[in-house]
Amino acid sequence: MSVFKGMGLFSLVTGFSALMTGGATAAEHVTGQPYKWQLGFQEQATAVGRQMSSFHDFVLVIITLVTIFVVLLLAYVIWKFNEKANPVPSKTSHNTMIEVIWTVVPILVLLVITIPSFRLLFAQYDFPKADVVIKATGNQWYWSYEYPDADGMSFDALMLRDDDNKPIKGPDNAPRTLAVDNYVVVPVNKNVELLITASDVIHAWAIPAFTVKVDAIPGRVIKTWFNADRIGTYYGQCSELCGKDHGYMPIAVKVVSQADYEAWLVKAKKEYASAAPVRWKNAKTQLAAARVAIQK
Ligand SMILES: [Cu+2]
Repeated sequence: MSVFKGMGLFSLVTGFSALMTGGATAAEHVTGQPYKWQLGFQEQATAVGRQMSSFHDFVLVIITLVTIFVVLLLAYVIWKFNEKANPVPSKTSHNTMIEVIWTVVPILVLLVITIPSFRLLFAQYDFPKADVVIKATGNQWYWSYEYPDADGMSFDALMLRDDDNKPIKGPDNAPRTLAVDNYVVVPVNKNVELLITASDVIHAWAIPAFTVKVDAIPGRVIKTWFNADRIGTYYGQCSELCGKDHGYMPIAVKVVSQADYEAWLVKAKKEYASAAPVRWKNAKTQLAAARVAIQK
């Protein structure tokens, strides 16, 4: 134990947290994706996300206090009123005071939880005026994106596989099974409205750092929004069991400055305009080949 000799409580705590995070210091934590020995939520990049995070912490404190109280109460009852300690039990069947307390106190606890809970709900569902609109379509097993305001520009985002992805730890330090070939790009501090749907089965579009998780349902369009206030790359995954490659259709969003966003739009419009017909041609060729195979 001589290692701990002379160490203050503070260095013990920081030493422990360094141990928990695999030796990394706080500054080295990657944002927008999980990291080793992570505890709690990912660092939130939206105001709504931070509100959700603090609401979670607040409820966690209440749950902990309630649980400790109930456990202590149970222990007390076991110790004080077991057959040995209390051979002649009381015949009391009512106690108005206690009944009022155990009705009123839980109501008060629920009221205290309700207020921030409704505040959070209103923050999430109060849709601000959209600056950017993106349509996300879940497919088995990749995502398609469309920017209706950018001449309907659209592209697919497929997970990078080990064989076709040499820099799997790319410029954004994207971990395996989260990196994609085409990122969704959005400007920082702007309201991004998402229209989410699916083409085949139910998927779900989720980015933990934005507190966004919405089911993508065929034949329906569900709206959500986020306003990311930190530049960076954020990752999520399809969050509805959707088939064999459910775990291999990640979601990747790059939050960039307005100028970078505009530059990307110009470039992307050209790039994806030429790529789309090729994909469509490939799909048609595959369909024709399948028909031939069936006829044989
Ligand atoms: Cu899916």
